Parts: sequence; C-alpha cells; structure tokens
Amino acid sequence: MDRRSFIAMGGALAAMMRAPVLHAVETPPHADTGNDATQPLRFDKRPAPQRTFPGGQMPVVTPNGSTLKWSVVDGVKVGHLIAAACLNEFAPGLRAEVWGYNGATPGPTIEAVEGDRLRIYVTNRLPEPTTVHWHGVIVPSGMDGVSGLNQSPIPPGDTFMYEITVREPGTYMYHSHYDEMTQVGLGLVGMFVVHPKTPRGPRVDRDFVMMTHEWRIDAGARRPNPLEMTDFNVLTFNGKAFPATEPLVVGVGERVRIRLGNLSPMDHHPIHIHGVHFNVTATDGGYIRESAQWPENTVIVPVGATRVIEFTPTVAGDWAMHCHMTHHVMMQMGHGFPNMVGADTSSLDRRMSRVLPEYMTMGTSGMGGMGEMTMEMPPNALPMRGGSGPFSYIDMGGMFTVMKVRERPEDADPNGWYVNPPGTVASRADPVRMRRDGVVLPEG
Ligand SMILES: [Cu+2]
Repeated sequence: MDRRSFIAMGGALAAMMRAPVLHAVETPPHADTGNDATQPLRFDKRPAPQRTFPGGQMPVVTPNGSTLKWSVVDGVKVGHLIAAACLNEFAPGLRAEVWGYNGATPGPTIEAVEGDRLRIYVTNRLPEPTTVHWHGVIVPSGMDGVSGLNQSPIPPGDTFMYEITVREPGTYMYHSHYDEMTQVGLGLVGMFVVHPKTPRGPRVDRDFVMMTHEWRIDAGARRPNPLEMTDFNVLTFNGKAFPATEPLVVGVGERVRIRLGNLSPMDHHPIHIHGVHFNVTATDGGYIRESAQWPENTVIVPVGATRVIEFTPTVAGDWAMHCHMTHHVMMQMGHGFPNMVGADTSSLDRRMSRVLPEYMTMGTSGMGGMGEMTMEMPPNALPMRGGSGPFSYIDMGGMFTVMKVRERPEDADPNGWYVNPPGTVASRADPVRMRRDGVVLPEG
C-alpha cells in the first residue's frame, strides 16, 4: 500500500469513527438530580425496607437507580428492556449521552426468585444491532446472548424475546454482547439478582446493589469515548460520580449486604469501606461457605465479576466507601498534568503576572485544594471536583460515596451528617498537653 492510499484509508477510518449517532435521546427522570453545580445536592429519604421475598428476605436497593418492573402473565414474570441512547448526569455540571436500558446506566436491576420463569423482551433503539447476555446466570445455550454464537443480533428497531428459568440463586449481571467495546463501554450494563427460595446464611436487614464503571469524557464532550483503553477520567458507582452518589443509610447492629458488580471496560476496582470489617460471602459463581469466607477491609472486584460482602456496623458515623485506586476518586483533570509538586515557581509567577495579572502556577504544594478553586471551566466539565462535607470540602470525587451508620436509621436524613460525641473529633493539639506528653518538635 502506498502512502497516499494509506492516508486515504486513515481518513475514511477517521470519518467512520466520527460518524454521528442519529437517534432520539430519552432523558430518564432520575438521570437528572434536578440540581445544578451551584446548588447542594439533596437526596430523598427512602421508605423503610419491607421483607417481601420468601423467608423474609429484603428486596435489593440500587442507590441512584431502580429495579425492573414485572407483570405476571400465566405465572411468568414479564419484563421489558429498551436499549437506547440517553442522557446521564454523572454529577451536577457534567452530563453526557450514554447508551442505557430503560433510560439509565446501569439499567434497572433485575430481581427474581430461584425457580422463577422470566420472559424479558429486549427492544433495540440503538443505531446498530445489539443482544443481551445474562452474565453468570445458567440459561439454555440459545438464550445466552452472544451475538453470532447463540443468536442473531437484534437489528435496530426490532424486539427479541428471551425466556429463562432462574435455577441458581446469586448475584449476576446483564450486558450487551454485540460490539462489546462500544456498547458495554457506553453503559449497556445492569445487575441481576436471584434470591434463594430458602434464605441462606444470616438474614440481612439491608441489601444494596452497586455497579462500578469507568468512562473517558473529555471536558466539553457530548459523549464518552468508548475507544479509550487506559486513561479513564470519570469513575462511577451506579452511573454517578461523587457528590452525586446517593449515600447508604444503615443502622448500628444491622446486617448489611452489598452486591458489587464491575463491567468497567478495563479496570478492576479495590472497593474499600471505612468503619467496618466485612466478609466476602459470594461471587457470580455462587455462595462461599462460611468456613471459607475471608475477612477484609477492601475487596477487589475484577472486570466481569461480582463480589458480595456482608457486615454488621458497630460504630455510628459517616464512613467513606470508595475505590482505593487514587486516580479513581479524581475527575477529568486528575491526571495528565505536569508534576509541579515541590517546584519553586515564584520567579515564573512574577514574570507571568506582568502579562496575566491573575496568573498563579498550581500544584506546587500538592493538589488538595484544587477542587474548591473556582476556575473558568469549559461548559459540561468537572475538572476537579469533590463535594462539601461537615468539616470542609471533601476533595475526592468519582468512585466515592458515604455510608451513614446511625443508631436510628429510620429517622436519619440522608442529607445529614453524623453528630460526633464531644471529644471524639481530631483537632488542633494543645501545646500545654503536648509538653506534658513529652512531644517536642524537632528543629526546622
Ligand atoms: Cu477503581
């Protein structure tokens, strides 16, 4: 191939990749929190959970999300998933057009009981074919959803029917299995929970579903870039970046289950929870018998896997829950900066101020305060952003949320902060006390 035809081919390829996606965009009601970037976020109080599943099991709660509605026809649970482009507000100030199910990413959580017969219609309103794979659920081969291997892809505008009986209780997922890089990357993912007919292990009081994802959204861009392979800059729990992540309100002494799922394109997420020790009780391969459960503070959730953790909080408070990869609690400008830590830029700043009076080099003493700075930003961007906390600004964003452990969770305001008993908050040391304790500052 000569240089000219190579360039022409490259041009055609580039044009193809920029091909506009033409279709109606549905705006899901819960994708917009109704807040703009200047207003503090408010979350609604959730009604007390009711034990509506066999053996008194709790229904799952998907923070920031919803559960798929069933209608029952001749004993079969019938549901409908519509794959389409939709707007997702990642956090106030940043929206992008993603691909989701029923107007959201992740799609509604599918919740069923062991032995249920499910009939799920899938309508394709995407500009290209799609399928749905029921990740971890054992189904007939022809219902497994791998395009070309198990079925023909669903053409745009068409509706296919999947019918399965869920025999193995557990924590699973669902996602597109056609053009996975684009479709999973753009958000065609969801969780799939099957409750056992007879409860296993200790009865839980709270049952949460949390799905991790990662996105590349350049400042000002309308859509995430599904071609990104390494440099993700928006990290989410259930499609939201902190401070838009809905807090988990739980009670002291309650048994809490969190079902974590990861369909990020490329990264495993070590999810760390403060204030509790937990056990890993199940994966998408089944339950872990009690003698084999492993206590942890951090559980790594690999790409394409679920991890179920259970614990009983004993200490009331506001406890951080986040991915422990430090770049996964940052936003769009969290990396890709020149390293200025420790650099002396005073003479540069002096000279720059002659032409730009406001100029100041940032990052020389670390980057902790950057989220609070008000900078001129491109529209639709969250370069560096966390959220306000009870003491000061919380300088983490992305895959971060707060678990609010309360003595009386039924009365707790999800927007409120823990009131610390006197004498239990770290604060400035008293010099007299320091001297008495023999703490002497070294010279320098
Ligand atoms: Cu992570």
